[in-house]
Amino acid sequence: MAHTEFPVFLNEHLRANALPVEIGAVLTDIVAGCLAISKKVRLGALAGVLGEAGSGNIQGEAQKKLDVIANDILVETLRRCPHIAGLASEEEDDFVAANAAGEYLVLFDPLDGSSNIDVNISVGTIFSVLRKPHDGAAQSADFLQCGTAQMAAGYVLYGVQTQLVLTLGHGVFAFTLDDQGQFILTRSRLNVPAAAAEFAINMSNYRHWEEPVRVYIDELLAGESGVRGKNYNMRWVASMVAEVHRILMRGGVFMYPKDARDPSKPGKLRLMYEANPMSWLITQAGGAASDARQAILTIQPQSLHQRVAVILGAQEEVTVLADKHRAA
Ligand code: P6P
Repeated sequence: MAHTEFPVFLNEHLRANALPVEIGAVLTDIVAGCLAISKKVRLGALAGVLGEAGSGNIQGEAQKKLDVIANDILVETLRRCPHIAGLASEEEDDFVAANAAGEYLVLFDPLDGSSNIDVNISVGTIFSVLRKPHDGAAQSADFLQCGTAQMAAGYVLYGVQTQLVLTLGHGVFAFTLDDQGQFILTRSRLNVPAAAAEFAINMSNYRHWEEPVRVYIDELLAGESGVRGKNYNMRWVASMVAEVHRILMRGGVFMYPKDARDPSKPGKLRLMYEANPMSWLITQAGGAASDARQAILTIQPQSLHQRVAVILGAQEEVTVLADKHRAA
């Protein structure tokens, strides 16, 4: 629903949710870090931030300069917050200890979709907030909580507009950055329709997918003459944050299924700081999120950087594909 009343600033929205003041401070610092990232992303070549960093991360991926810059900005900003006990990042091998007295843990992908940076296609920062489960300094195991334990989750999309999309467990809200550097509420209670007209998957991996995925995609491609009885459109941005945003704004389904290229990996995307926050947002907006065998939010994490297959968006499509896996 479009929000047309007097401008509601992010801090007013946080206050209206009667959040513990501490988590409000955590979110304010996350957003401050993202605003600093946005300034770098926007300038691109003019700030000398494009291209390869010449380093790699624990995922075995070559890092872009902006991956490292975005990560450094968030680590330096968040470790100063008195309410954050520890951080976990796609770009950090292990967790980063912050303030032992902090009540919260923050996990993030500092710049998702970074293969798109050099060609000016949307990228974003994805974040998830957990409660530290005990007193005292954070430990690595503290981060391994199910997605259902999240206290807050969201992303900042550095796109045509810079937008913050956030859930605190009572619906999904979108804020647009104004020219004064303030996030203004522009959409309230986003909703993902149960039926989809668009699907998003990297079709070049077709030959590597499990049979139920190939059968499911073939049915979508068959359109109205096939068993689904309707035509579908396809999108693939190679930036999960952009795909999820499109689904939250106009519906659809996104898939990054397990494939045979590396049978040891259950999927490409990371559970803790990509799949869990995005799955909570989608679920809060009335959609569904599964690894094809169970709801993503119920997966008990075993390691900080574990990967997972992801199917998320329209309830109907997630159900059809999960049913095909069960029947296989
Ligand atoms: P592929 C970006 O690298 C990412 O982690 C997601 O944002 C995106 O959906 C996916 O990988 C794209 O993967 O294999 O199509 O390049």
